[in-house]
Amino acid sequence: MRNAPTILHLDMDAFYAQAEQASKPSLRGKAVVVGGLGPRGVVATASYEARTFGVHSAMPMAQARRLAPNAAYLVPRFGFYRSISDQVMALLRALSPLVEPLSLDEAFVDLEAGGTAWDGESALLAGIRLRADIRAVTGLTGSVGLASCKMLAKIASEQAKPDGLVLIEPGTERALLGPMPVRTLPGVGPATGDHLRRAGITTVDEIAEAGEDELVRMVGKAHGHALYAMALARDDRPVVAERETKSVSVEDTYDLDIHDRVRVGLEVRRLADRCVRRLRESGLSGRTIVLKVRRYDFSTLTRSETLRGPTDDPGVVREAAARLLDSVDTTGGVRLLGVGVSGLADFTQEDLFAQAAEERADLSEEEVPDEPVGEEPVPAEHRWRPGHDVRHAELGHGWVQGSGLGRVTVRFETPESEPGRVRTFRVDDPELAVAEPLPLVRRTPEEGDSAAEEAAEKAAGKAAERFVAGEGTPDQTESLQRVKGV
Ligand code: DCP
Ligand code: MG
Repeated sequence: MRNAPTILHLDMDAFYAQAEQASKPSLRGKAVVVGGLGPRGVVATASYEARTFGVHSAMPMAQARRLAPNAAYLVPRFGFYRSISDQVMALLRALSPLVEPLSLDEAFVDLEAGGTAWDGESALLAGIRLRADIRAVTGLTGSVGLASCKMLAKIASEQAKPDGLVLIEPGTERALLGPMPVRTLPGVGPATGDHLRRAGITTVDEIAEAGEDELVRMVGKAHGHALYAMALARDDRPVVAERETKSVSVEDTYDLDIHDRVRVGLEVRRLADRCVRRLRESGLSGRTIVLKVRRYDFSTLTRSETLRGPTDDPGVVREAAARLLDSVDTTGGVRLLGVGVSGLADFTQEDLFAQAAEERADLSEEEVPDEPVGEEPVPAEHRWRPGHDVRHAELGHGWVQGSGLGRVTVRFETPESEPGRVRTFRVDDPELAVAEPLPLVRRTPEEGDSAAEEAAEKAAGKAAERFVAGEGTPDQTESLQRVKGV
């Protein structure tokens, strides 16, 4: 661990929902839920307004609708979120070559490696400036944590939410972490939390008191050691831009082709378990599960499935591999089978004992492409997905508020307009077409690309001066208090 808070963790606030609110003026300040709207749909995220009703990520959509019947329900637009993510990641890469993205809206940055910060003050300035830059370039807010290691930087950004910044002074880590609930530690999800609670352990201090041997007995070797180190705020993991190990995989070639489908299934299951063992031995987890099948005629197929977050749960990997196997024809026999995991991370972001069923529910929604693809003409009523952009030949740009019974309701507004009006059309109205999302921050040709950045620079400079001077606008004062409070 270093002795300056130069590891930065950024996490955008209610990312998908905030992007939708920025894109649709009528939804600003309102409860917005983004997720799968099908019968097995789950919530991807909820705006902070919707969270006050108890709606949260991974909740079944039906439950969300009961809690917040008046919220706006939208399907995700991954392409749109990805383009915003690209803008954010570019701003991070301007700070350091060591940027480690964890998902579309979250990344670690080693400010010291980039020469951007070397002590508390320079790190704080970089964090303030980054938040202003993100705001200027994307129009959205993100929260920043600064600390001497990755684990605490992430805890700090969580505390800063929404729209804040928290810096954890080196030396205060253990005192800060000690009274926190065990769930604060990365990798401790509901199942591990229960496990520990049954043993009378509810705080991080109690984990430390239990001692390493006891933890290893409780949760196994790899996780026990990791848990103990984390409870002592020991975290030496470097920020890594590119991982050297790209994947962990195992495979077996069979002397005699396997014909029996049940036996193929059992082999895949065994390989999945072996692969997870290898993964865990290296202290890794991964997001993408890969199945390799070489058939009797030497034709080799690979199939892969990407989960929402990294896992090292044997149940999750087994189930994903089994699903992938379902899509492969093995009549005629197989000579080789392999299971691999790529998209690696240091450890699971969610739960050490992540629940397979939950992951699967998320996955079914995430796999839906932004727009239906394929050769088949799309039936008119399926073209209008709630939340997606459209263009009307006369009325201009809008988005689908809902559709059904041969009708589609469109709200005509753009990121820069006032909240717009609603009009209803027939689903096959020739004047209506699917459209691309509009940029959230428009740059006029005279201003050029640098205008937003310049504005950000000014804002950041001012905020920094105010911090040093100890005064500020109510907003800044609040976030500065949070900085000082820790
Ligand atoms: N996401 C998802 N399914 C989940 C969790 C998240 O599809 N179970 C998606 C939607 C989120 C995005 O990933 O907007 C980022 O995830 P975060 O955990 O960072 O959550 P948010 O950014 O939505 O909210 P927060 O302000 O708590 O970070
Ligand atoms: Mg987020």
